[in-house]
Amino acid sequence: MLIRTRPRFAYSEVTPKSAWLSRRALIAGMAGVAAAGLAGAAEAAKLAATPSRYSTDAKPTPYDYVTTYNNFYEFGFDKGDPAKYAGALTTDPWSVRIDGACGKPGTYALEDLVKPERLEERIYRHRCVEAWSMVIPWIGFPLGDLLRRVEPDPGAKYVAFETLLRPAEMPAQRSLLPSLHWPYVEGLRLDEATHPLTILAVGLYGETLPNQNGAPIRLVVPWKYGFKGIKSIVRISLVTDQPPTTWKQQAGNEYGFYANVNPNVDHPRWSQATERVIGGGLFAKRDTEMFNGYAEEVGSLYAGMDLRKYF
Ligand SMILES: Nc1nc2c(c(=O)[nH]1)N[C@H]1C(S)=C(S)[C@@H](COP(=O)(O)O)O[C@H]1N2
Ligand SMILES: [Mo]
Repeated sequence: MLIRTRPRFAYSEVTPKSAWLSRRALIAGMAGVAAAGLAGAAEAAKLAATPSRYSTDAKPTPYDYVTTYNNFYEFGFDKGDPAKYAGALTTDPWSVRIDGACGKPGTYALEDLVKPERLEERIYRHRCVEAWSMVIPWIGFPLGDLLRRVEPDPGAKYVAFETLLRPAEMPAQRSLLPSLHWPYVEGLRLDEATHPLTILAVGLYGETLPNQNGAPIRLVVPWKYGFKGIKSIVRISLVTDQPPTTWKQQAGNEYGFYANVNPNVDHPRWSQATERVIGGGLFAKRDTEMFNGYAEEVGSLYAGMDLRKYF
């Protein structure tokens, strides 16, 4: 069964390159004013998001795969667990603490972080470190927008992210079985975080992000393995040193800080040269591309770095 949340974003029209979103529905939805509902949405100004030149032309993976084949270990380790159990997560109200080396730290309500006029559709390739892939039409905005608003100090070199810690609603966080260290944490170098391809997503397929995909706000870094795309973010910190990351803490010889998609550097236990195309049929495979196909855009970020060492 698909668990859908009450839409925060009314989606009027989707084209491969643009999204129309209703500002009124966004605000009404976030404020919990359900009554503003249909009439409000109907008369709302339709805001054309900037057509994104960053989208891939690849065909999006069907919605049902995108929302039922997930990794979100807080809800269990099976691909189907997040869709089964994440519906219980309360995502409204939601706020994100932004702190560390910046001029405007604070706790920001979600509706103050998300500027409807900056939302756009980004159809991105998604490559999991487990050697499977999808193409996902996200709705989001550049993380760089947000970081600039909080005015990073000159000494800020990295960005650290943290997922919600709420054992009452996240079964694996209260389980006695061995699992990951909670809360899930991730990080990026500041130049990676402010790269125009790096977005915070609040929706997919034109709807509010389903809980299993990281509602209400999650990171998407399309040239990196999927585990960098931390879900259900409650804290973003500007920091001077490379922050700890969950999978590196768990198994540092297998999962590095950079986690750039690289067909030439295998995982110690499997090849990264090809990937299983989810939703493409039983035997659908494709060759994995350097930086997941975004080499032209991001290759220069790693000029001169030994990508075997910094994997
Ligand atoms: N908090 C949290 N974020 C997470 C994960 C997780 O277990 N917990 N899994 C990661 C992994 S391995 C992948 S591939 C993507 C999956 O995102 P999707 O379910 O939207 O495809 O989320 C990433 N973000
Ligand atoms: Mo993943």
